[in-house]
Parts: sequence; C-alpha cells; structure tokens
Amino acid sequence: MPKVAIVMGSKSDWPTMQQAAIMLKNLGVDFDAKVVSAHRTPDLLTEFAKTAAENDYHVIIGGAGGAAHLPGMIAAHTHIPVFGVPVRSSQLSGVDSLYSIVQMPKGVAVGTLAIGEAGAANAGLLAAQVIALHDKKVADAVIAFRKKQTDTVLALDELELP
Ligand code: RP5
Repeated sequence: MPKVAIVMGSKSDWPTMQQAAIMLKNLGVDFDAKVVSAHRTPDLLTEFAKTAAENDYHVIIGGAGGAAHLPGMIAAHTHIPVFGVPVRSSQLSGVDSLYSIVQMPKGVAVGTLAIGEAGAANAGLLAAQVIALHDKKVADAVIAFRKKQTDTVLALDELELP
C-alpha cells in the first residue's frame, strides 16, 4: 500500500507535481497521485482527507495554484503531515499560491515548499525522509541521493573564463 499521496487541484498541475512523483519513484517510495479539487470537488476532498489515515497514508503532498486552499483544507481534516506545493499560476507567477499555502493560521499546520518544480521535487524528498524514519531501504536511498549530489559538486573542474 502506498504510504504517500500526491494530490493536486487540477490536471494542469501535473507537469509540476510529477517532480514529486519522480523523486519518490527514484527513492523507492510507492505513492498514489490523484486530482482532487478543493472547490470543484469539495466533497471528494473531504472524503479523501477524512479517510487518509485509515487508508494508511503517512504523508500527503498537496499541490495547487492560485487561491490554493487545497493543502490547508486537507490538513484541516487529518492529523497526517501535509506538505504544500505552490504551483506557478499564470497571473501572479505562483506568489498567490505561495501566500495561500504558507499563511496557515496557528493550529493547523502545512509544511510549505518553494514555488514550482523545485518545491514539488523537495516535497517528494521530504516525504521520503519521513518514510525513511521507519524504512531503512528508503533511508539508504535518501543518503545515497544526497551523497551523489555532493560528489557531483565536489568533482566539478575549476571554472574557466571563456
Ligand atoms: C487550481 O486552479 C489548480 O490547482 C490549478 O493550479 C489552477 C488552475 O486550474 P485549471 O483551470 O488549469 O484546471 O485549482
């Protein structure tokens, strides 16, 4: 059973949110990915969030753009950790999404990542790090990923002027 759910407000969020999916896949973490809109399918969102714990999800990644209430609304219905990804919007470049997600009032927490693909990838990484607390294979994969990244930087040749 996948322990991570990736939920997004629209299929148009998938090009961004698939970065979370790619990260999880590379780290050996099973996930479900689905479109559930806070305002277009509010009943489905409530049902998903209320049953997330009994469906054995351990982490939920929620991505949305614009008035991005999806991660906060999911968090309102569950005690499972929710990571929010502000998807870049066409009008305000995702600053609207960021502010909507990051400014949760005290008492209901959403861990907010960066706008766009980097945020989605890091949401996947962070979710894997949570799963890694109780899964040595995933922990080893996270450690190997980080080491490879470090080694790549350290192996860079000296920068030369053109
Ligand atoms: C939000 O509205 C979605 O998360 C998406 O980022 C944005 C636009 O959705 P579409 O009009 O492309 O379906 O709910």
